[in-house]
Amino acid sequence: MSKFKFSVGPWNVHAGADSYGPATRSEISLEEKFKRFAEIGFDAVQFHDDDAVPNINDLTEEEIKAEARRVKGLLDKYGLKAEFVAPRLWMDPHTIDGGFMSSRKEDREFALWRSFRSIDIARELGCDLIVLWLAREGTLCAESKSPVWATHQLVEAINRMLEYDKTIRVCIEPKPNEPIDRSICGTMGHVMAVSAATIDPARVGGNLESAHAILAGLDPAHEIGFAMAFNKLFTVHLNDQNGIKYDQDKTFGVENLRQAFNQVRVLLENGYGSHGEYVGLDVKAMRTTTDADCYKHLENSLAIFKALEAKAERFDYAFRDKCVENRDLEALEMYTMKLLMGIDQ
Ligand code: 3MF
Ligand code: MG
Repeated sequence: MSKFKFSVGPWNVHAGADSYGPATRSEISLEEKFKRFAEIGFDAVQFHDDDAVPNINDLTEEEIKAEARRVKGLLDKYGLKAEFVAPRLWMDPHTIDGGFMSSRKEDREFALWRSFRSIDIARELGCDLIVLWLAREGTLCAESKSPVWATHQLVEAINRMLEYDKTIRVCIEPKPNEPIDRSICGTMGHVMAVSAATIDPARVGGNLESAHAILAGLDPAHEIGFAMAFNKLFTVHLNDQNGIKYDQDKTFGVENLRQAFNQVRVLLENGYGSHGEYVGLDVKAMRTTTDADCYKHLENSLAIFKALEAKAERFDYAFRDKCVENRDLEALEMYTMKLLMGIDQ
């Protein structure tokens, strides 16, 4: 029995299109996804603003709230909660040069409008968390944008959200690059600094995605631990990634099992979830996956997480302490490898 609650976003079941080719699977309705998420064992759903309210730009504030209420009804029908809402600030013609730090004032205002609507949607869905994946916040041309100005823009935008709703929490999902070249807030360290600069640091934290940490050349478990040391790990996006290349969003644990184990162990060891946090997945099916198997990467990620949780529960801390005391880290490393390989010891 897992100690954790799990969440997933509707974009994690998608039709398979990538930058180089069209869809390979059929589209699935939001309700059908909710039904399957509940059956697979998820407790909550993560949303982009327009996952919950399609064509959001064309609707009035009241129409947006009404549509969000309809989606809340669907969540209730399947016994699911909403975990967070993230403004999708990277798909729109207004945000081709970024959102909060776009070079154009009207585009920056659009980004804030979408953020305020995301807060309204979150309230209707019954959650208090806004995730900011800062996709195009940075630059493709180093000389085009001042990183000092851009950083101040981000702090100011978050302050406006904190003022708009006095209890909403804002959670930055750092990523060092892709789709931009140089991001403004690439790691958990950046998130902590931005948080400290806002008007209410206690309400600003981070969402650590395994693949994003690996893209920054960092260890996801250490990024998790760093954020937890400041009580600022508001959620996680677990997945896997084979080295520093395009963002892969692979099934959790399939590339580096020891690294995955240590993510689970750090979460377990430090009581992650005790303030209602979810273990979120952000994983993609392979392009070759068929319609019939389009939820398999989610089932597999959960199964791998839970198997690693069982190993983390068995981790022998007394043996670890003895090894550390004796400076026998070779023994500790081999103990961990045997635990993962299922070799009796
Ligand atoms: C990109 C991501 C995003 C975010 C999502 C929610 C599409 O690398 O990880 O997934 O997680 O937008 O913030
Ligand atoms: Mg993510």
